[in-house]
Amino acid sequence: MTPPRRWYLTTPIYYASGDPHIGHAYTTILADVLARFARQIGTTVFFLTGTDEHGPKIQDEAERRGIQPLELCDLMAGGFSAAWTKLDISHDRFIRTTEDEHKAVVTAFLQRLWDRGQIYKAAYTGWYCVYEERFWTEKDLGPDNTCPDCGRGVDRVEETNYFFKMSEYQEALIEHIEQNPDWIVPEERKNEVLGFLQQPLGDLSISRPKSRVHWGITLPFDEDHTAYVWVDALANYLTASGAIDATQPIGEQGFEDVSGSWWPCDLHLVGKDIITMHAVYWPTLLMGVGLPVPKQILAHGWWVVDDTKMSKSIGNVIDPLALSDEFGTDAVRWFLLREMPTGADASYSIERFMTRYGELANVLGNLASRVIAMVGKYRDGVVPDAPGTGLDEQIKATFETARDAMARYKVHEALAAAMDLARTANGYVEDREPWSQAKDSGAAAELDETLASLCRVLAALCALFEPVAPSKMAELATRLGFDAVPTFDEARAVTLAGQTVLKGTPLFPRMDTA
Ligand code: ME8
Repeated sequence: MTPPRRWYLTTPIYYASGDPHIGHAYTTILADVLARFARQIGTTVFFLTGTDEHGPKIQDEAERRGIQPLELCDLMAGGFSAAWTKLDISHDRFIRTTEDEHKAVVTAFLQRLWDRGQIYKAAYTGWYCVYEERFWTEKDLGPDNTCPDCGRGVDRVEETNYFFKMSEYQEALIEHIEQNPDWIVPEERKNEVLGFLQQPLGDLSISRPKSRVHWGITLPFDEDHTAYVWVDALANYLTASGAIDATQPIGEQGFEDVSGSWWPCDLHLVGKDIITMHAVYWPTLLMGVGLPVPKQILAHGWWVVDDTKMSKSIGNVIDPLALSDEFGTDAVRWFLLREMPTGADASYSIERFMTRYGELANVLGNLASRVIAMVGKYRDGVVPDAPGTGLDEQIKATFETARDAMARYKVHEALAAAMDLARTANGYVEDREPWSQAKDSGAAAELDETLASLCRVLAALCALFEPVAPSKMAELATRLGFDAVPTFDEARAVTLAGQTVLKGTPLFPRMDTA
């Protein structure tokens, strides 16, 4: 990522049929760290998240609970929204697909496909997995007619659907992927999509008869059908971009000119489970209406728990909010982002969580406490006026490493480099022995230099850790006498001379691992 001045970033919109778990939290926190980092280096960000509220999955869950689908959606959207507040997510917009504006954009989108001759009606026979909200052909199925992805039973469906002529865009899509080698990252996912595209691409069923799925957006050209939930959901990215004004007459809605809006999106961040929908369905649909495709798609890996798939029936679903209650939001954010190499899979266990937490407490937290305590003890809490250049080289190198890692979306590498800087600073304390310098009346200038250097490194760490630990770094900034967390540029050049530092409780209290 080399963010331009304006950057539009999205997460998937999560199904409003269940509560957020660490998988959802991971994607959203990763997006948040990317957004905060981009803002740190001066980019204007538009960060979108939200909930996916139509289709049989929601319809069935509402029926099971004996409530109206919209009641269920209100409840779940409220739950996701509250979770993101608690996890310090700095999104600019939370979209719900039941909003009128979105319904109007989807309607206009479908009408546009229809007007451009991109849709036809045909009989369909196949197998449908409600959990994944997708059709499978007979040959795809697992044993005893199960979904090849999730293993649940599938329903046999015979009905008339409307189809989007997706197959007509197969060549154009392959060409786009080949000409833009970073369009899908990481490479492994790009190869997966190219592999998928080696088979003839079928057309995409984009509707459901209302008799089966009433909870959806009605097709503008046939009121007996609702839109396929994935078409409805993917279009959320367009709705929020402000490109389409569906209140205008056809021809003036913005499909010809997206300037002035956030479209095309700079980055769709998704889990690897939904790469096909984002890298095949969505761009071909956009080609079908004549809009530019998103600029990049990043698919991350999968969280499992103690090396086992997370599932309600096993009862091992990790609740990020409970973790946050126990260890604090910033610790959850740090763990998830430091532990999972972007793009790869990772396994949650309480032992791994405690190991990562230990870094916060014993390395970063410990450094902050001892430096602030020493400035208190030896200099009455006022940062001495000395150059404080003792760790300049290391600070400069860390900012460079972090920027370079973030440009490649290697968030874990940027965070590892930041923690290494804190380790180096702890080593500097041991080497300089400020307690000995304090005892030596001839070493006052050296002690000043030691303390000033350590305060500067804390300012740098404040900036470097802010994207992942915004709340604790705001607290640290206050304790160092800043009005706000310094930006990367400010932190590199800052002097804290004369600032009063404040002691407080540990930023990351040590936990009893038992
Ligand atoms: O698919 N590990 O919603 P969804 C990592 N509504 N990430 C995980 C995860 C795990 N174990 N489990 C879930 C949908 N995720 C659609 C999206 S977008 C137009 C419509 C994350 O609620 C990951 O980002 O099933 C995955 O792609 C997403 O949640 C799926 O969320």
